[in-house]
Amino acid sequence: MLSPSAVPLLLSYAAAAVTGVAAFLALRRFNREETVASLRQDVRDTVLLLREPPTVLVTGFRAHGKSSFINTACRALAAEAGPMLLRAETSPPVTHSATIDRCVVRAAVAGGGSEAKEEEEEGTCAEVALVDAPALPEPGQLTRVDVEEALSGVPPPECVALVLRCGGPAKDRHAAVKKLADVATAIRQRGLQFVVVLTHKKRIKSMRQAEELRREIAFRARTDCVYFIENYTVGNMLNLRRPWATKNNLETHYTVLMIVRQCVEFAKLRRSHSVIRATDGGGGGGSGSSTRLLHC
Ligand SMILES: Nc1nc2c(ncn2[C@@H]2O[C@H](COP(=O)(O)OP(=O)(O)O)[C@@H](O)[C@H]2O)c(=O)[nH]1
Ligand SMILES: [Mg+2]
Repeated sequence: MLSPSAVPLLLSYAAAAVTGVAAFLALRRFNREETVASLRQDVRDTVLLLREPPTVLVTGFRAHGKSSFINTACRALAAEAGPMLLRAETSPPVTHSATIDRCVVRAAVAGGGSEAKEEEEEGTCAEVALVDAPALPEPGQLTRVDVEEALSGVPPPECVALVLRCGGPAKDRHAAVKKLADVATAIRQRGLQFVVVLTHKKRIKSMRQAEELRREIAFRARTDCVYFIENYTVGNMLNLRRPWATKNNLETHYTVLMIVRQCVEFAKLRRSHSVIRATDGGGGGGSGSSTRLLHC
């Protein structure tokens, strides 16, 4: 039986435990926020070195989340909070209408600290050009010519983000995944590198299912650069207490910044190769540029 005098002691133990857990969670969140900030800074540093903004073509089938991915990238790159700003027009979930015109969204990459302010004053702003392209025809009708047409638009892409929905009817998903090998081959033959972005991550029910899908996609597209993401969408904005406010999600921020960083590195690699070709006719020699091939 617990003596009455032990109750205050127990209560103070409980309070200490709660405070400890809260401190631990705060520290973990702080560390994750730091990681996101340093990833963004990494993207910014590389983009500033490149001078001209790298161009990433965002392509894929209709209503798979291309425009939403661009909006998500813009939010994370600009380190925005509060209401979600939509740079690319997304289709309502019911109609699934498609983007008709190719549009280029220039995503600003925010910096931290005083040097970012100085750079802004000097007019050197870091940007990534994200091209929201009209959708590829449905998988059953997609031909090689369609993919080549998508890749040959203006501005010419330096890297491709191939967006694929992982939720939705299994039949549609299988058809899209089956076409991946053809799309990947066409992209490679253009001398471009690509990443595969799997949207609607929350629809994946288990780790096992995610791993199976990742493996199948990696096998078909012959790449390890496969990412799962839950995009920020208009649906996320329906917060009853604060309408139109979107809460940032560290996992979404982290993933989208990892994807953009990979794309920027691919663009850097492509530019350094064209410098080598231009200076010595492709006969070898180094450009002195240190491009990192990131582990996807
Ligand atoms: N739940 C969820 N919905 C998404 C995601 N990405 C896109 N959507 C929704 O899917 C629909 C089509 O997206 P959209 O970006 O317009 O597709 P696009 O045609 O490929 O540009 C929209 O209603 C989006 O709100 C995601 O990751 N998760
Ligand atoms: Mg769109």
